[in-house]
Amino acid sequence: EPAGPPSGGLRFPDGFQWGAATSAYQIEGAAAEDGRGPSVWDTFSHQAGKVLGGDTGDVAADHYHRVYEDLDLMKGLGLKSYRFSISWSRVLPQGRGPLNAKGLDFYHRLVDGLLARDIAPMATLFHWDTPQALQDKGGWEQRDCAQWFADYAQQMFYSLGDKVHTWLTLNEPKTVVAMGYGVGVHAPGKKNRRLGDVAGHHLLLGHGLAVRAFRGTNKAGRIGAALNLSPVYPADNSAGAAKQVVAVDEEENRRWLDPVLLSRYPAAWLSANAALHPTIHDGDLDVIGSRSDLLAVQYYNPVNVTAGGGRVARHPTTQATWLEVYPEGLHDLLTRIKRDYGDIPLTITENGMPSTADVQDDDRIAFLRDHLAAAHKAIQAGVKLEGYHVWSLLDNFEWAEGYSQRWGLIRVDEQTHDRRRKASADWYQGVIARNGLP
Ligand code: GBH
Repeated sequence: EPAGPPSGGLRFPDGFQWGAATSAYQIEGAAAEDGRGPSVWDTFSHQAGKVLGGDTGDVAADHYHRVYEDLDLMKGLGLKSYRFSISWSRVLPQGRGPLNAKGLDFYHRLVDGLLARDIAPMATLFHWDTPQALQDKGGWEQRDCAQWFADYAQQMFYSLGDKVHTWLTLNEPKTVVAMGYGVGVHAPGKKNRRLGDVAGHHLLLGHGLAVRAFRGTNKAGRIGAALNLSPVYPADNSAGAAKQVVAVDEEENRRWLDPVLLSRYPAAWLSANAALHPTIHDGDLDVIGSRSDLLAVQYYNPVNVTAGGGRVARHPTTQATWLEVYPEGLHDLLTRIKRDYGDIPLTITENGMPSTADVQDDDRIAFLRDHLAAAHKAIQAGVKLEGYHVWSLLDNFEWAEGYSQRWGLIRVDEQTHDRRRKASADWYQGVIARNGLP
């Protein structure tokens, strides 16, 4: 009696890591409890006019206090993998120095609870919440920050490395550069692209130093970076648009992939960014390209460029107006990574959409179904894709949008913080149970 799905279903490889993802500031709350120090996001969200509706992550989804309830919800979904991030300033309130035992205990509770439920923990070390104490010393604008980060990472490897076997260094350095420094609508809220490029190099250096620190601990497990990538398409058939595709692809994708996987910046990008050259020291790219065990891919939207370098949407968007829905882009992205960077193991660590539905989120079900079908097609084409994590497990603090966008499989009431499974949770549970799409 074959245990597979009904014929016509898309079956995923055995052992496929079905997961969901969150990040610390977006769900934990307990911002000033058990010795946690502030991060740049505490500072930023408490400044007037920075976050829609004046929302903050002070309570967020109250996950810090509801961790066992959330673990049971994960178990109910049948998750094989759970991606979370560690709040740097919860475990190191000053960003460096002695560990805050009470803060670290929270992650032991979480990880022990995952292991007890047969869910593999995947820990991200930096999901944008730089300790404020380090920002006061210049944060990622300072070269020293790369080493501060690696020292913190090493403390986490020694503290949790017997239990956590998949580590992600940085979440989306591109977004920190663009939103934290370029447009300044994320913490630390600087409107200075040039400074952002400096921070971007230091972030990558921090990644490489953390990979080296991990090797030095001799802990079992794997490590890599989580990059948000966008396939780039010409908006029309002009030669000008085709030319822009190459340049925009360097900015969106190769600027991050090439250093991490090939120990180099794209040549044209590097010569176009001469102001950055003094920031890049001899040997940095060898450190940044220290061998990763996996690449964590986050896919939301394609980018379509015109001959003038402008961007246009060609597909429907969502409540998040930047999220142009194009599932085929996920297939194109994954097959492109294989073609240009070889067979490094890949896992999708974020993909999802906000839905205005309370719990009957049929739009999210269609979105996830179409993206999983595209991922399946890439696997058929030979891509080594090991897992897929929905963004997000819970409705949460969506950065500058506050609680106005709800990305969760699980509804979290903004007032009571009560949890309720959405239709997408039921649907995803079924996908996991049959290891494929209906
Ligand atoms: C991810 O970022 C984050 O990792 C996660 O924390 C977040 O909750 C999730 O996605 C959903 O947003 O406004 O036109 O300037 C997504 C990547 C990159 C998407 C920057 C928005 C800004 C486009 N983000 N982008 S625009």
